[in-house]
Amino acid sequence: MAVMWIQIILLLAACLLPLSAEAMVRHYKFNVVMKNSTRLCSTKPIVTINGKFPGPTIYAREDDTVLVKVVNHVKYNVSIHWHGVRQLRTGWADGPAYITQCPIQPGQVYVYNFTLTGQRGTLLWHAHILWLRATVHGALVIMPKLGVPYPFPRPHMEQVIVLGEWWKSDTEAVINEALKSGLAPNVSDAHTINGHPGPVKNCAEGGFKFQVEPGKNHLLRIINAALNEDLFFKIAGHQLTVVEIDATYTKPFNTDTIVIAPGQTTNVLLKANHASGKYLVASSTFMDAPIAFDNMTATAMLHYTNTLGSTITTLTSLPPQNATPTADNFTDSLRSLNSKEYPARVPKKVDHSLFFTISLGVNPCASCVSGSRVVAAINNVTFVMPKISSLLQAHFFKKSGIFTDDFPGKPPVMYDFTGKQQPANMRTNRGTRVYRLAYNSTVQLVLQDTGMIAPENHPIHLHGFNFFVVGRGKGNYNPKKDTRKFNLVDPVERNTVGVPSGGWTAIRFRADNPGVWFMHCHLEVHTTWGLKMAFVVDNGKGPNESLLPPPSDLPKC
Ligand SMILES: *[C@@H]1O[C@H](CO)[C@@H](O)[C@H](O)[C@H]1NC(C)=O
Ligand SMILES: *[C@@H]1O[C@H](CO)[C@@H](O)[C@H](O)[C@H]1NC(C)=O
Ligand SMILES: *[C@@H]1O[C@H](CO)[C@@H](O)[C@H](O)[C@H]1NC(C)=O
Ligand SMILES: *[C@@H]1O[C@H](CO)[C@@H](O)[C@H](O)[C@H]1NC(C)=O
Ligand SMILES: *[C@@H]1O[C@H](CO)[C@@H](O)[C@H](O)[C@H]1NC(C)=O
Ligand SMILES: *[C@@H]1O[C@H](CO)[C@@H](O)[C@H](O)[C@H]1NC(C)=O
Ligand SMILES: *[C@@H]1O[C@H](CO)[C@@H](O)[C@H](O)[C@H]1NC(C)=O
Ligand SMILES: *[C@@H]1O[C@H](CO)[C@@H](O)[C@H](O)[C@H]1NC(C)=O
Ligand SMILES: *[C@@H]1O[C@H](CO)[C@@H](O)[C@H](O)[C@H]1NC(C)=O
Ligand SMILES: [Cu+2]
Repeated sequence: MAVMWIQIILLLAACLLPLSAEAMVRHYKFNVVMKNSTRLCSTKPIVTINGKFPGPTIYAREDDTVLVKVVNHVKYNVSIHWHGVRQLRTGWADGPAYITQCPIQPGQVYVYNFTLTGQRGTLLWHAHILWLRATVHGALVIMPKLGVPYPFPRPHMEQVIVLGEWWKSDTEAVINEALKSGLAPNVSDAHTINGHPGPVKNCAEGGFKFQVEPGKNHLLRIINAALNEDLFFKIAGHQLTVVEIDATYTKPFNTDTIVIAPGQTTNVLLKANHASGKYLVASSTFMDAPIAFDNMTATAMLHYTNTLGSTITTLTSLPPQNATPTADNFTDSLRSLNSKEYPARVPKKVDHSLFFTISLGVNPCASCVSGSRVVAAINNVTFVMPKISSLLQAHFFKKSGIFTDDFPGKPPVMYDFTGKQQPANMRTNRGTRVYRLAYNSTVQLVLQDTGMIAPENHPIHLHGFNFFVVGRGKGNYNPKKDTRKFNLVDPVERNTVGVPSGGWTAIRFRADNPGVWFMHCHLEVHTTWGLKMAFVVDNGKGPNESLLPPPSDLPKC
């Protein structure tokens, strides 16, 4: 009899289990406050969330709704972007200032309200206005639904690793000085790992440390939150197994070095296969163009639990900053997991075939030091931000005069983009132009770097979607030859992709999210210079395919 009762109770428990696994509402409060911070032997006030650098980690599960109440206590206008969150029908919570919302002004409050649908893994959040994201950023960890395992060995422990960049000066002063002169802004003075550059000579500066247990697997959630630099990341004496990028699972592969662009995330398994010891963790710049960069290496320490203080640290050497083969090797190893549970739904038919050139340029500027200013453009359009409304409000309320939907699908002139040939002049057009897409239409977008001024690796980020990286190559894209080599089976799926120096990248996505979606270079300096545009995706049929109305607390301009 007792056995039967136990069986009944177990049965009941099994029925009730799905209920307890139901999605939750997660509440977070973000107070935007100034904080004095000591790095590199100097104290400066920085803008932070809740006084933390990096900011707090948001933890949630797939299907959860996240409510983040942002209260602005600083003198700057603020907005926060949930980088990589699809924001299905909730574009109002996406965050880029003047694209999906007006900024949260000093003293104001806004509640970001979004649901994590069909995504699990590591993403990041960051300020999306001015250069505030230099210090206003943090991790966003989406755990799988309760009871759903990872498609890789369960880690013993998880560790978030946020890579950043540090300026001794105030970052707003750095970009304002550059905008005034028309020249490039100063590069950063150090890189950071979880907020720390590592030991600095003559400074009371320690580095970030974390522990591992011998013989166990550890999941590292690595985020590049730097403003302007692609980074190499390496741990002495250890192989890393890549299992996920940008919150999508990959086919696992081993590597000793990862390459990560601003806005990208990479989850790796670290097998602690030594008995004890201290091992150096390092991050430094990947830059394969003749452009000024920060040459400081950030270091942290991986520490085996049973290690005595005197054990010697193992050093590591990082690839040189121009190690393109190392970077290419890493990028070419990435594949979608493409399993039954996590299929790669690559669009096979293309409705919009777009070709975008990415270039720097020079426009006249009477007040600038050399009479001209450096700008950046896509298809020769330097994007101008609206001032009196966000694009999304203009779109939703059908307000004219804010943008035009004539963004060109191809460049005005075709030439040898690799830099062997320079166009007649370096000027660009300015405009607030968007590209319009019908709901559920499919897009193939080839992003071509140009040698205008200098070729450079540009990490391009698309809001509102994941895309598939179907191809990538050096030189000029050749539609006949290159299309045949596209991977339409298991291409990697992500939200930020590097367009290689003097080369191209091809992506595909389905426009199944109504709203206005920003696309821009994630090197903040290039975004500032105008390397940005937006897609408008119209509503489809019925409420499930339509943008929700704006929340009542949406900030006003
Ligand atoms: C930062 O330090 C300065 C100088 O010590 C002080 O005047 C200021 O109030 C501090 N600011 C904050 C936000 O703590
Ligand atoms: C969040 O948005 C949903 C609609 O997506 C709405 O039902 C809910 O009331 C909102 N919650 C808050 C606290 O605003
Ligand atoms: C930028 O660097 C130059 C040269 O080192 C220096 O004179 C200037 O003060 C720096 N600007 C800022 C805002 O730190
Ligand atoms: C880093 O760059 C600075 C400025 O260009 C230079 O003075 C310094 O020697 C470089 N350091 C290293 C380690 O290359
Ligand atoms: C390329 O990556 C593979 C693993 O993906 C590694 O085995 C190989 O050593 C790497 N080669 C170079 C040249 O970095
Ligand atoms: C870009 O536009 C400017 C201004 O209209 C023009 O002078 C220039 O030739 C164009 N450049 C290219 C490469 O299309
Ligand atoms: C979108 O298009 C695909 C392929 O044409 C189709 O299978 C799917 O049902 C469409 N989805 C919606 C929501 O219309
Ligand atoms: C809208 O989506 C919800 C949830 O996925 C579903 O239950 C409902 O049937 C859909 N409604 C329409 C009109 O398709
Ligand atoms: C903040 O944003 C509002 C609305 O767009 C704008 O009017 C104001 O000038 C901005 N403030 C600053 C300091 O830029
Ligand atoms: Cu760029």
